[in-house]
Amino acid sequence: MTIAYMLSDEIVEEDHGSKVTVRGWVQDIRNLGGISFIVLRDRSGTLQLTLPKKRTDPDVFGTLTTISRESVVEVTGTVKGTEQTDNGYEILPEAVRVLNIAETPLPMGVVDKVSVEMDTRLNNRFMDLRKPEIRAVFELKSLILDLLGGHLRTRGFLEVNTPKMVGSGAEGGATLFQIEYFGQKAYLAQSPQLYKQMLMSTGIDRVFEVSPAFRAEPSDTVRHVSEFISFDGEMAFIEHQEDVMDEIELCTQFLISGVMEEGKHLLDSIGAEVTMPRAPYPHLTYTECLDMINDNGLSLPMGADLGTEGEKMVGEIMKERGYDMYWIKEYPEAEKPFYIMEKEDTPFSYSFDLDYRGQEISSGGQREHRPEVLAERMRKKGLDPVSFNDYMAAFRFGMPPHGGWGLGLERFVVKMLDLPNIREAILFPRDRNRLTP
Ligand code: AMO
Repeated sequence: MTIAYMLSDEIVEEDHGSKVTVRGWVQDIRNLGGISFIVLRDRSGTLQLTLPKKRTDPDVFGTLTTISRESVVEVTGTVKGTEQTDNGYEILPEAVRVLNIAETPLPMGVVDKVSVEMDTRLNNRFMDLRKPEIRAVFELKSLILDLLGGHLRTRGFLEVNTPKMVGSGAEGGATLFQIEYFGQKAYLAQSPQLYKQMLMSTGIDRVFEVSPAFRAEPSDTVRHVSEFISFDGEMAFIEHQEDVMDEIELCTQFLISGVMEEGKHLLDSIGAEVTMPRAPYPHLTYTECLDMINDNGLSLPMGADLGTEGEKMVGEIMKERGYDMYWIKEYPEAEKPFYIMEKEDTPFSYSFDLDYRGQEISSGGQREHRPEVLAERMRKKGLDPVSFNDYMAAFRFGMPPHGGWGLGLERFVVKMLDLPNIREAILFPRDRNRLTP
């Protein structure tokens, strides 16, 4: 027989006076002599167990008032309406089943207000995630994934899954993780780039994928990790890269408004205020940004990476103009991977980044779909088209013009919520210094 149990937020006024079973973690115990109060926490919140010593079964009283904090129990008792608690009721326990005892001392507190170092939190992530405001970020991430899939399907995109163990990299050799594959050299996928492009020649002309991407990032920063969730899209028959940018703009607007409507309770729990980025997002060019940055005291040469500091400067200027999100397009072709299309007779390319409050969250562009130009571009980048034979084949027998994007899901989440570190949006982060837990 399964025991029907209720969550703390499911118990309503009609339940007052009836018997219920609840389950959860013993968050706090206050023994006041003649009466004890216990805060029990479950997925949906907390409730109060009230134990008047004289009127509670001695075994139940003894067990519950001496149990270690964070132990897991199942309690059956009568619901009583009261003005003394936030949720308007308390439970008078009649039976208790101890499901598991927590050891003492705890590796870190769940409700204490003292701030704990990020490393301690990540080392004890299972404890950290018992805090509702920490867990809410992941509930929000899940909501975003739900909204995202629904939205893109209505836009004609098919969700796909491409391999994560691959024979060649797409985003440069420096960040490849090498693995051994039955005696052969292989790599963890840095992005679904080559596969999503190959799909453009199949007739599935719009695809999206949400999957882990692996980068051997040497940099130890608040926005780089070695495993992140990449939200990728690719679409065929585009006229120019702005077609792709329009699609991302629509999608990010949809996601943020969805979060504001459906995730309100989660935002409240996190203490985050989310606002709609003003649309349409302005289009800046790389060259314009370079000028903005250099007018602000840096001296970056043409062709240089805008850099973290430069991106921040542009973010501040755009903020003053009333924009949280904006495009930076037409990067120097030399800075961009082989698959990006060059802008004829210029040193630039049909590429873009989407920046959110001074940080890149997405990049993409129009792809080079003409096989001979593509091969030439590979050679220019020091790559041998022969080692990309399978990819190249998809271009030789009918490849439409196409373009797409990759968006770092965690960067999007932390920027939206104004969190200080990308690790806040990853359950078990992987970085240069962290492979466990
Ligand atoms: P790119 O390499 O710019 O482009 O990556 C796309 C987006 O992924 C996120 N990102 C990261 N997030 C956390 N940690 C990292 N180490 C990290 N590296 C990248 C960023 C970035 O904007 N194939 C192309 C996309 C395309 O053209 O379709 C690509 O991977 O938010």
